Formats: sequence, C-alpha cells, structure tokens
Amino acid sequence: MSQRTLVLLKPDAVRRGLTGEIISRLEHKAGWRISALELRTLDRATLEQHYAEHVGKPFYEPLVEFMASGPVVVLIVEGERVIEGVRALAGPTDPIAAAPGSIRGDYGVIVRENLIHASDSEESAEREVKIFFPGRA
Ligand code: IDP
Ligand code: MG
Repeated sequence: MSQRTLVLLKPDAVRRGLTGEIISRLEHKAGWRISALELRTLDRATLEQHYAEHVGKPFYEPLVEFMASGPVVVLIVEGERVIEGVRALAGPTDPIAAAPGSIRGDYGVIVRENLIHASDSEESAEREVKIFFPGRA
C-alpha cells in the first residue's frame, strides 16, 4: 500500500551534520521517494499545531523551544508502507532504548534531541502534510 509521511530532521540533526546520512537511509529503501525536501526554521505557531497532542505535558515547552532553535529539514517521503517503515528506521522515542542500527539508536542520547520526527499514522500524516505543505492535496 503506497503512503506518504511527513518527516522532520530536527535541529540537532542539522547542527551535527547528520542530515545527509539520515536522508540517505530513507532514499536507500527500495521504492521510496522523496517528494518534498526543504530546509526551514519553524515558527512557534507551526510547532504548536504540529505538537498539539502534547500541549500541557512537562516536555512540551522545552520541545517547542528546541524545535525552533535552528533550521530543520522538512520532507515528504512516499512509498510502500512508508509510515510504519520510517518509524521503524527512526526507532523508539528514547534513543538509549532504541536499537543500534536505528537512526535514534545510532546517533541519539537524550529523549528530546532524538534527531527525527515521522508521522505515526495515516491520519497524522495527512494532518502534518497539510501543516507543512498547505498547497499539497
Ligand atoms: P515520537 O517523536 O517518537 O512520536 P512523541 O511521544 O510523539 O514521540 O513525542 C514527541 C517528541 O517530544 C519526541 O520525539 C521527543 O523529541 C519529545 N519527547 C517525548 N517525550 C519526552 C520526554 O519524556 N522528555 C523529553 N522530551 C520528550
Ligand atoms: Mg509522536
């Protein structure tokens, strides 16, 4: 089943020069393709929409601040089971718990600065694509 997903390479990934490495992992999965890719500094309004489900949680404010702290790379990736697939490549939220071989497991240490966001369902993907690329149907 072909899908699309919204991916953010977070400010830590950009600052540390890891975007090429991460994008290359996405590109190397057979049949997946990048249909949008942009370096962008996110404003608070966009982040509040994107992370609306986390409002009120203790990590919310520092998360929004971190995500606005420098440019991110925003991508749409399309292909077979790409939503589940990018989540699997990323690994679980806590990089220490993430298996070696996953992006978070290979490069992350602290939970907030876990390098990558990827939509967690078809509904999230459609909602998030609209936030970051309002022109896309
Ligand atoms: P996900 O990115 O794996 O889907 P979510 O639970 O949706 O994880 O949380 C969104 C983001 O908020 C995480 O990727 C991480 O950057 C940050 N975050 C989540 N839980 C914590 C926490 O307990 N402490 C600090 N930051 C957190
Ligand atoms: Mg999430």
